[in-house]
Amino acid sequence: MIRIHGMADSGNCYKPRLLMAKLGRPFAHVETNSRDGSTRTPAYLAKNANGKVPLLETEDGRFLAESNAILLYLAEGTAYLPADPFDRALVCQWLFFEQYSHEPYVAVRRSLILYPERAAQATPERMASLLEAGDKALGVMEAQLGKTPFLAGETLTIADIALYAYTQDAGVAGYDMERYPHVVAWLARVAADPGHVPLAWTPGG
Ligand SMILES: N[C@@H](CCC(=O)N[C@@H](CS)C(=O)NCC(=O)O)C(=O)O
Repeated sequence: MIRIHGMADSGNCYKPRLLMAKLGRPFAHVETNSRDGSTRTPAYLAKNANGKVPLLETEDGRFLAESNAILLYLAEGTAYLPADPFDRALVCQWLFFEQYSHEPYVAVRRSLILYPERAAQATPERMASLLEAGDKALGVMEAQLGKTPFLAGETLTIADIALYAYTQDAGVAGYDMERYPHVVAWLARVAADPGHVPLAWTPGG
């Protein structure tokens, strides 16, 4: 059985978990908490030299890091990843956007608010700068979702799963979601899609 090393309250770790739930595929969760040093042990670094979660472990013992690479691997041959080259590249466009223009701001701002050990890093200047950059990303999503029901077009793909993970907590991260009605409507559409599971999740739960 596939194993996913990750921490329960991480959005990046939520992405493959949400896809597996939608696919109805069982997997084993291996709780690996980056906040207690579990991703810095020699044993873990031998599996992922970058020391981050999530980390997928295949049935035959290979390891794959980076949440969106994991989504691409797991979605192959399913409705969540188009076969057409352009449509597939469009999904990748949003996966790369998530990693470069959204996650570094929305996810980081969320972690600075939620995790007490990071509070000292939450200077007013940093929080303002994260707010501005995250708002820009949410504005890009708002523009697209005013045109199509899902980010890469008419159907839900891994682009939506990747961007749902932290956007659904953007309010917690301090973003004013009233500015983004199309994003809010899309969040509800994704949550209503069959097989949905929330981020709050406990191993074995
Ligand atoms: N680009 C990576 C980011 C993964 C990431 O930053 N994971 C966090 C938890 S959400 C982590 O493991 N942090 C530990 C660390 O950076 O030391 C991905 O999408 O998988």
